[in-house]
Amino acid sequence: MEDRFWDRKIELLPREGLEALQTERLRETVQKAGRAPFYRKAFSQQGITPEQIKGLDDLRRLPFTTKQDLRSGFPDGFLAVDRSDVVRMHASSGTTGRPIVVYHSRGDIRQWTDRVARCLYMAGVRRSDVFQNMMGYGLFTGGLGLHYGAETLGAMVIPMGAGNSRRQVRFIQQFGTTVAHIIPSYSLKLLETFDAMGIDPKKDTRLRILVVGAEPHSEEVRNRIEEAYGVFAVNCYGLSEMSGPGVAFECPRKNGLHAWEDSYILEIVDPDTLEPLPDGETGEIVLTTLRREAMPLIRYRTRDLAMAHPGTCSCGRAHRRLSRIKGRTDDMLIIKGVNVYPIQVEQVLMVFEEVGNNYLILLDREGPADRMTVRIEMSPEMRSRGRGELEALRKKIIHSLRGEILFTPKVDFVEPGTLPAGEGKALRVIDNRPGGET
Ligand code: DLL
Repeated sequence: MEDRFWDRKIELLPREGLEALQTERLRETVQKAGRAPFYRKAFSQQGITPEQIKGLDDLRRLPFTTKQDLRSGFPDGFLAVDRSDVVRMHASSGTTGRPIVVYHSRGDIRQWTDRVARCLYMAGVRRSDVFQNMMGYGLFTGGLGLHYGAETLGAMVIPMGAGNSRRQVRFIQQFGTTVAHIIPSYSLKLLETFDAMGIDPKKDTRLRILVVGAEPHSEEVRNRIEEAYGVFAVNCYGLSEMSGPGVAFECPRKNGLHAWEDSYILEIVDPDTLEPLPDGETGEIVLTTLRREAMPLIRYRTRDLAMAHPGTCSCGRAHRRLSRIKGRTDDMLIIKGVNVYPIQVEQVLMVFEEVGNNYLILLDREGPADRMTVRIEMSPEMRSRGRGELEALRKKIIHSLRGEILFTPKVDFVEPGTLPAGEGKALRVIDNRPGGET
């Protein structure tokens, strides 16, 4: 059987080996981080020295780092090397106020690239593949991150970037693209272009793997993608602060995303008490970089919610597995006093075959009460149905939604293609309540 490992030594390290490596690298990281103004101050205030790190339990002595800390450290508060050693920066969109800036040394780029190659290889990508990268290049890490990883692996990379749907489809056909990197909501939107061009992505292309990530998406959405394209849709997790895509990635067993523990320490904590949670319990993902030179980050609170699956994976990798991301702590909506994550709505909707691929949650106030309306794009098949049938379907959807979110939302069916959709991360919620945010 063909070797499935890009880096056999690291990927097959047993738990004890991994933890010994983590301890050694954590000590180095604390040392390196201490050169950055933010940590120098924090460590000296709290009397922390690298020598105190004797085992992984000592991680708990170290302070958390938040997004707010990164913002307040703008631009160089977290820089741990000389500026002349920095070869690239990425930044968050920074729609409100200061962006979050992440600096990379040459070594950082090499490490990140190698990790992405490892992810892709694990998913089954090989040098004979044609890799069409449909994610934005530039400050967003999705484009360049996967580009270098796929190139290092030896695949032929088509650096398309995001958007220009007709051209994407033409290239998929003309160059025999076998692997594409794409935002999941955009992959569903792109089906409309395939349809308009009379091309069946399943029968008329050579696509076999879609790498999807950068936004929360449910298992039901993955099923739709796999069914429509006839591919393995592999989930890729990452965030700019941790370099970008490739922090955790699924193996073909599809039972969680292996978080690369030679490069990060993964903790799941209770977002309120900040106490670590055991495997199997959902909480906030907290990550410590173990290989980063220019900008090491310690116990970074990602705000992403997930759990680590208990037990080991049959693929042989001891690197712990993250569940699908449930959403971010700041995605949680409080509606009529109930906590709701948009992904819960998606999970319900996507089970109904008749429902189209796009939806939007609208929140407003009706007198003193919150009101939630779920707008759902109809599938072409649904449009041909009579009024009575549509009413019956609406009732069924409302009933299922109530079962999941515990109150009764309004459900509107709208024409295909009328909800906002683009090539970037999907907009799922518009909150028009006083004080609400979109
Ligand atoms: O989205 C990096 C990336 C690019 C990941 C391409 C995967 C593929 P940011 O723009 O900094 O970086 O956004 C990071 O996106 O904290 C999560 O909330 C969300 N996210 C990323 N991947 C997933 C995923 C990139 N697979 C933020 N599932 C993260 C759910 C994801 N949410």
